[in-house]
Amino acid sequence: MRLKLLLLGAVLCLSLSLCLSLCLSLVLALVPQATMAQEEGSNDAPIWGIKVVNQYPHDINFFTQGLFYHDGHLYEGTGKRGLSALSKRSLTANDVILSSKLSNRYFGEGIVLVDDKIYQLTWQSHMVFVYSRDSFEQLTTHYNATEGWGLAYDGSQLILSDGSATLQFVDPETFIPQRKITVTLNGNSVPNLNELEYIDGEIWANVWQTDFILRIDPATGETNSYIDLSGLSGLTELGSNEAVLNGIAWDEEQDRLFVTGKHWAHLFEIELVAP
Ligand SMILES: [Ca+2]
Repeated sequence: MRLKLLLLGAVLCLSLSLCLSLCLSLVLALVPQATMAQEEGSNDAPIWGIKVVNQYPHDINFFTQGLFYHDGHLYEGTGKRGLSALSKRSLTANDVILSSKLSNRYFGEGIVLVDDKIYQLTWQSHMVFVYSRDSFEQLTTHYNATEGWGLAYDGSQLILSDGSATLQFVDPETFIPQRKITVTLNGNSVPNLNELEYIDGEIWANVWQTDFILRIDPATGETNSYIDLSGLSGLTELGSNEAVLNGIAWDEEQDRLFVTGKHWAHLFEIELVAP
C-alpha cells in the first residue's frame, strides 16, 4: 500500500514538473515575440494627450485659417469669400481691436508674424498680402505659385503648407521657395497639412478634418510625435458642419499653447500629457 502511494506521488510529481516545464517553455517562447512586437511598436511616433488649463472666448463666426499670439494679443486670419479678414484682439475678449477685411474675391488663409510684418495667404488666388503689424496698413504683396493653406516662420524662412503633404520653405523678402520637405508619419506621407506653428525647433501642423497636430522635424519632414486632441471639440459650441480643429498659437515668453477651430466658440490653452 505504502509503495503504491509512493509510486502515485512520484507520478504526480513528474506530471506536475512536466506541466510546469511545458508552461515555462511556452512563456519563454512567447517572451521574445512580445519583446519584438514592443520593439517594432517603439518605432512609431509617440502620441501626446492634452489637458485643458484655460479657456477663452472665440468668435464662432470665424472660419479660422491662421492664428498667432504676440504680446498679449491674438491675431487671426479668417477664410470664406466676403468674410475673409485679418483681425487682432486681446486674449480674454472677442472685441476686435484692429481688423482688415479682404476684397470679396479673396479667400483668406494662413497668417504669420515676421518681425513687424504680418503675412496673409489666400487659398487659390496666388496672392500673399503683407501688412504692418501695428496698423494693418498693406505694405506689399507677393505671388505664391501653389495653393495657400498655412504659414509659419522659423526665424529666417517662411514655412508654407498648400493642402498636400509638402511644406515649402520660402524667402520672406521675395517669396521664392528655397527648399521643400514631404511630411511623413510612421513612414507614410500625410496630406491636408493645414494651420502651422513653429515651436522650439519643430513645425507643428494641424491636419485638416482630423483631431491631430503633428510635431514635425523641419530637416527631414518626419513626424517626431503627434498630439491627439479628440474630445476637445466637445467642450465648445460648434457653429457649422465645417467646424474642425484648426489654429495653433504659441506664447514663447510664457510657454503657453493655444488651439482653436473653425467656427468654435472657444479658444483653449492646453498642456501636453506625456505619451
Ligand atoms: Ca499658427
